[in-house]
Amino acid sequence: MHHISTIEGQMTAKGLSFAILAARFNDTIVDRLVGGAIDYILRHGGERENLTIVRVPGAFEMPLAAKKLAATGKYNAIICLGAVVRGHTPHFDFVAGECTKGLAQVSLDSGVPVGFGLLTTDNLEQAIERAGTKAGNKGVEAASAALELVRVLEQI
Ligand code: INI
Repeated sequence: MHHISTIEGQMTAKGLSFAILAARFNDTIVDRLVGGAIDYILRHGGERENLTIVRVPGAFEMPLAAKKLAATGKYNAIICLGAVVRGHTPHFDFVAGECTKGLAQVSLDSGVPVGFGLLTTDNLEQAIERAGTKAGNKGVEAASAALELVRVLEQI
């Protein structure tokens, strides 16, 4: 009988280097995402000395910084954290759209996994809910996804 072969990632961060790319815009929210991501990596065997936090002004600036980080070859994955809150301006769609598209492109072009931890919400309350209160922490999710993808890609 043949068996089904399965490739899946072991969730250990031991020995892996991560860049945590964080937007300053809405930093009260983003700092919670950064805290969640760091905590996740450390609880999964990662080491503080293998974490580098990089701050950029806003979500719009994240793709270019991610591209340069990926090109260094120093990081196994880039964990991208930001918060775009709709408010009353169409700016939201442009900023969130460009950040999302840009980060996806960086990941595909470079082959470096990107953890996508960009909150896109209608208001601040929804952002707070997703930054370590009643709806989890998007930073944890992004760190977990980045780690899992590193470990899966190693095996493909
Ligand atoms: N940047 C964000 O990270 N979140 C936002 O909600 C946001 N809004 O709403 O405008 C935002 N704008 C700034 C943008 O990312 C750039 O930093 C700015 O346009 C300068 O290039």
